[in-house]
Formats: sequence, structure tokens, C-alpha cells
Amino acid sequence: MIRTVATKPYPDQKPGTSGLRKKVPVFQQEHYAENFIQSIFDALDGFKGKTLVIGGDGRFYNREVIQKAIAMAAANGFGKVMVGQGGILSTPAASNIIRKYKTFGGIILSASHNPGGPHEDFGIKYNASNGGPAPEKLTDAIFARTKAISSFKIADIATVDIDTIGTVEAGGMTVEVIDPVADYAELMESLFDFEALRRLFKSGFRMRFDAMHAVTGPYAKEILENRLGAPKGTARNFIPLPDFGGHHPDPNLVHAKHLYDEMMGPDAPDFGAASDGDGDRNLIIGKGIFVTPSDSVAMLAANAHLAPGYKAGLKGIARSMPTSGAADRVAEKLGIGIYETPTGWKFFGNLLDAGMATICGEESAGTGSNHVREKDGLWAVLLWLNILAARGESAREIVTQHWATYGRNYYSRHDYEEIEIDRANALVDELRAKLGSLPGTSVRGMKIASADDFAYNDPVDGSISKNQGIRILFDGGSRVVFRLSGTGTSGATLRVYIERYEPDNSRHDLDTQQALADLIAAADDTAGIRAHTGRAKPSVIT
Ligand code: G16
Repeated sequence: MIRTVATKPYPDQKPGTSGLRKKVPVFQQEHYAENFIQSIFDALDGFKGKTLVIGGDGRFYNREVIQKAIAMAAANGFGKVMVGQGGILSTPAASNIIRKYKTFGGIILSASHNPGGPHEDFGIKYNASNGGPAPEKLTDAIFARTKAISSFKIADIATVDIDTIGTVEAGGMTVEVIDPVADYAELMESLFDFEALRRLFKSGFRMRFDAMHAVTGPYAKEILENRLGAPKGTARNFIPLPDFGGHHPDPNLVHAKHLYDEMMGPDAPDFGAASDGDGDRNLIIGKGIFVTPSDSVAMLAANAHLAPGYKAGLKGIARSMPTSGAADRVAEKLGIGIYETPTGWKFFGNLLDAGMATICGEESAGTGSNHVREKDGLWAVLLWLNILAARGESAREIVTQHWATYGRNYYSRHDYEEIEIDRANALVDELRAKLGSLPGTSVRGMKIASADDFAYNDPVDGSISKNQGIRILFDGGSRVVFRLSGTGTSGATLRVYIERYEPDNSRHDLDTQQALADLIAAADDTAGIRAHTGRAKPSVIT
């Protein structure tokens, strides 16, 4: 039986950079998740009888919302849902399923790298039929709907068994429970030289992959250990837990410090990597050397032709605006297009669909290609492994040779987390107001060449996205970028991105924070970070 349940709008269900993210208790309020799911359905057209993919990163409240989504999909007229076994689907794996089986779209339950548990974060995002995050037009329509919703539809069905692979009927709709790993592993095998990787592991090559008790555990176990023959124990923390073992599944130098320390230590394996809550981000650390995400996208692009899936070369590279310009130099050398987009993977979708870009990357530890429409943590790790195997060199050799060829973009991001929203807005407003007066002035002896608020003109559909981050460019190409995070769930997070280009090979082994010290001071002088935030230093430096 289908029920139409009366409901009232919640005031703030605005999807951010990557769907709706809130604390679990917020999501547990009566009808909160239902309102958002119904608003997604109401904003879509033409799905009657079609297939919807549903899965999540296994965090607390995942199973409950999956049951709601199944019952609501049935009531709203979907013909079928495909659900990952146990409610598990990494974000890139979901993107692959949507594309491979030509489904209408998918609902992914995740708050990405944010912590999980009864008092932590939860999230719902919608991916369209190209497998990519809902474009801005759609997220705007969903948000508009959340403000007007008065009822939702749900089928009265018993709890569906999502732990047994197979097909059942529920509420007049087919529910297919699928192996979350198989299709993804097959896709990886089609892109990379698995034979060469097996030989690499057989030769004694050692790596650590830290799944951070999040969704990539089963994927890494199957691909690295079962298919590629890496020794047991290569994948660590591989069982997805609802609270990620009490840790923050964010693969950066703060939350994966144990991996960093191991990779810098005397018994470091050859290669270290980690992925985040929903499996779309990556951390890459060679023996004794951390690879920044901005450098990683440049290095992957420069070497991608060594992997079978990319041997025909790249059509173009795309990077988000705050990501360093390292990839630009690679694109220039390869004679291919380079595109600078706002933060948010959704902005790469059009470029990938139009065949203008093959590899995309972001400073926030996301790298990916046209194989799916999401960033893909394990994909980046496997491409690195393929490059290491093909070149027969260490990660350190590849990184230092890259800098010698292209120069080094020193890069760091300083985050000021959980600051009061009003204070963060005041800082941005004040900075915005003085942008016009900055060019030509000097700060800490460095002359400001230009200052603006980044606006993106999508070359495919002509849409314009304004206010995407404040850029201050200095003579010589150094820059500081300021933007407010779109993924936090409490207060505001100010991100300050600092970059300096160093062509001189003899100056490529400086300490990053020291190499950027003048720019860091200039950022504070210009934006009054300390005065506005009341913080003497950032909460996280990556
Ligand atoms: C999401 C988007 C990314 C984006 C990031 C920015 O990442 O998918 O494309 O770079 O947000 O985060 P912020 O606005 O906090 O700087 P994820 O991994 O959280 O889905």
C-alpha cells in the first residue's frame, strides 16, 4: 500500500558542494530524510518504471535511510532499485553502476570524509544519469522543493533484506541487491595493467593502504590482495564501521598521521595510500615523501599514457581554481587544454561528458578521470602503482624528476574550522569590498598583480557561477586564495590556499611552510584573519 504522509518543510535543507550534510540527530528528526528524498524525486522528471541506484558509505544511520529510500522509490513509481549489499557502495562505484547499467540516477548516503556515529555527520546526495553529482540547476530545484514540500509518498513494506545478493519484489518494485565491488574491480582491470601490478607485488614491492574503517576496505582487499597478490595486511582498517572506528575518515596529514609517520620512518614500505569515508578521495605518500594532491594530479596526468586505459593520451586536464597550477604546466607541455573550474566535482561533469577533459583533480585530495563522473580514491592509487611499475622507479624519483622538469609549486592549505558564521562572512565581505583597491599595492614586499572573486563561465553550457573564491595574485605567479567551505556541518570553515612557484631545481627541497612564510603572513595582513576569527593559527594545515 502507498501512503501519502503530510509533512512540513524544514528551514535549511540546502545541498552544499556535495549534497545535504547535517548531524545525525538532525537527520533523525521526524520526516527529515523523507522530506529531502521526496524533494529529490519531485525535482526529477520521467523516472516512472526506471532504475535507481542506492548505496552508502556504511556510516551510522545508513541502513535506516536505505530502507526509507527503497520504500519511497517504490511509492514514487521507480520500476527497480539496485542496492549495494549491506547498503555499501563507494561514491565512484555508485557512479560506475549508474553508467554501466544506464540507470536513471542514484542516491548516495554519505558525508564523505566527515566523521560518523550517532552524534556525527550524515548526508544524502543525488547523482544523475551520467553518474555525476547533481548539477547546480538540479540542486537548486531540490532546495526550492524542500521549502515548499507538504507531503511525501512511501510504500508500506516490510524491511527489505539488503544483505543477501539477489532480486526480490517490494511494493510492486524490483529490488536487486548487488555485489558492491565486482563491477568496480572489473572497471579497474580494464584501465590498468594488472599483469604488471602482479609482477610488481611479486617482486617484493610493499605498500600500505589505509581504508580508515570506511567504504574502500572491501574494494582494496579484493583488488590489491585478492586480484593483484599484494601480501595480506596490505589493506589496513578494511572493515567499514558505522563510526569509522571513532576516527575522522579524512585522508590528510592530520587524520592519517600514523600512515605519514610510518612512511617517513626507517621501515617504511615502498608506497602508502589512504582513502576517505565514501572512497572518492586519496592520500599518496611515497617512501619518505608526501605527494600533495595538486602535485599528484599533475604527475598522474604527465604519466597517464603508461596505463593501458590512457595510452591514447589525454584530451585535456581540469582542476579546481584553488588547486595549484602544477597541472597547467603539464597540459602546456602536452599541448592539451587546461580548464580551471570552481570547487566541486560537479563542475567537471560537462567537460568530461563533452570529451574536453580526461583527467581532473582538486587540492582537496580528489583525482579522477572520464572512467566515472566522480573523483575516485582507489583509481588514483592504482594509476600511481601502474606508473611505478611501468617506470621501475620509486615515488620519490618520479616526484623529484617531475619538479626538475616542470618546476615545483609549493602549496599549502590552512583551515580555520568551526568559526562563527557571522565572523567568517564579515572577513569575506570586507575582503570582497577592497578587491578593486588591491592591485598595484604591496604587502610584505610583494606586489599584488590582480585580485578578484572567481567566476566560472562553463564552456559547455554557458552557465556562469559567481563568487567562487577570492584570488590574490602576486607578481611572479604566487597567489593566495580565500574561500568558505561548502561541506562543513558546524559553523563556518575558512580555507586559505597558498601557492608559490619555484623553477630553480636547487631550491626544491625547502620546508613547505617556510617556503610559503611570506605569503602566509601576507594573507593575514590582507584579510585580517586573526582579527576576524580570533584565532592565532589555523586548526588544520595540509
Ligand atoms: C566535496 C566535493 C569536492 C570538493 C570538496 C570541497 O568533496 O565533492 O569536489 O573539492 O567538497 O570541500 P570544501 O567546500 O569543504 O572545501 P567531498 O569529498 O566532501 O564530497
